[in-house]
Amino acid sequence: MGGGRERGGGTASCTYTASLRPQAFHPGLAFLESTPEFQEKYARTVIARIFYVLDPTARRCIDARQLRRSNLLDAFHTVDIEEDINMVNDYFSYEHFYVLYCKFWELDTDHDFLLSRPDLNKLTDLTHVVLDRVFSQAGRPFTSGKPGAAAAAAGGRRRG
Ligand SMILES: [Ca+2]
Repeated sequence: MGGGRERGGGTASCTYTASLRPQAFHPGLAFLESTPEFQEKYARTVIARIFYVLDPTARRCIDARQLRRSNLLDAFHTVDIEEDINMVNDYFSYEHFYVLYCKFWELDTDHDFLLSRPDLNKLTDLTHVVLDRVFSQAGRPFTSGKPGAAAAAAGGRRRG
């Protein structure tokens, strides 16, 4: 994760890579070996959770300053010493991923791995004002590439 050439405390270009074989990363995820469909979904959700916290302006990169100010390195340390991945609440909990995935699946009734406004209308706690703000992309730009549809990392890759 991270990369690029730093210039004046910022990052000139950003790229990231991550292992999409999370079961190779932690023994608490060994069970994923038999469920390959969830390996990438879990990995993408962890990446999305990290970027949600460390990249609040949605630049799609994390620079050294953001990394130093965050708890990510502490979370890496914790996940290295903790045998139960679900005890690592910051970013890595499989239980947290599973709750996100189940909620995403429930909302994405057409299972196109995109959340549209009709999908989110089912959340009765969200007012039209909130949905207008979400779909104006005022908080964060959508990354789905499809107008009016937000993708969620838990849903995996959008089908072409
Ligand atoms: Ca959908």
